[in-house]
Amino acid sequence: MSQYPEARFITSANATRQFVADTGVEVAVAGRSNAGKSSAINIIVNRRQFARTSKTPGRTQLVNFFDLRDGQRLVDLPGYGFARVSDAQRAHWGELLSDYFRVRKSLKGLLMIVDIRRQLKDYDRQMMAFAEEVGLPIHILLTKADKLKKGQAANALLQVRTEVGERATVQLFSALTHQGEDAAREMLEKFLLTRP
Ligand SMILES: Nc1nc2c(ncn2[C@@H]2O[C@H](COP(=O)(O)OP(=O)(O)O)[C@@H](O)[C@H]2O)c(=O)[nH]1
Ligand SMILES: [Mg+2]
Repeated sequence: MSQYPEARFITSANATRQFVADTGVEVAVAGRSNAGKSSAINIIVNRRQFARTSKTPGRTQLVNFFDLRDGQRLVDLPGYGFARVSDAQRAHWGELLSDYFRVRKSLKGLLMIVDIRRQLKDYDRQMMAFAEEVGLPIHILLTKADKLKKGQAANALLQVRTEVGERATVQLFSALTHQGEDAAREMLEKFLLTRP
C-alpha cells in the first residue's frame, strides 16, 4: 500500500507568483527529460500514473506541486536539459528554477534523477549548484540501473560518487525492478522530517 494514500496533484506553475503557499515542508525532484523522473516519483509514492510518465521528451515543462500529506509536498521540477526548445524558453526555465530554489523556505531537500547510462550533465550540475547556494541536501538516484550489468552499475555508482564527493549522496535505482525503492523513500522521508 502507498505510504501516501492522500497524495494528490495540487497545481502547475509557470511563474513564481503561481507557486503554492510557502508553508510546511517540500522536497523537489529534478531530472533531465526522459531521465525517468516521472517513473521514479510513481514508484516512490507507490501510485501508478501519479506523475505522468511520457515517452515524449520535454513534456513536463512546469513546476508541478503535489501534496503528499498535510503540510508535506513533493515538487516535480521541469527537466529542460534534453528538450528541443527556444533559447527564450530555456532562459525562462532557468530563471524560474533559480527563483524557486531561492524563495522557497519550505524546501528541505533535492532528489535528482539521473539516467545511469548518461552520468551527470550540465543540467544536473546546475541543479546541484542551485541547491548548494541555499544549503539544501542533495540525494541522487541513478535510475534505469536495470539497463546495466551489476558490475557496470557499480562502476557508474562509484564514478558519480567520486565526482560529487561530499556534496550529495548517491544510490542505484530502477523503476522497472524497484531496486533502491526503500532507500529512495527513506531519503524523501528524512528530508520531509526536517523542521519547517
Ligand atoms: N528500463 C527502465 N526504463 C525506465 C526506468 N525509468 C523510466 N524508464 C523509461 O524511460 C522513459 C522515460 O521515463 P519517464 O519517467 O517518462 O521520464 P521523465 O521524462 O524523466 O519523467 C520511459 O519510456 C520509461 O518507461 C527504469 O528504471 N528502467
Ligand atoms: Mg516526466
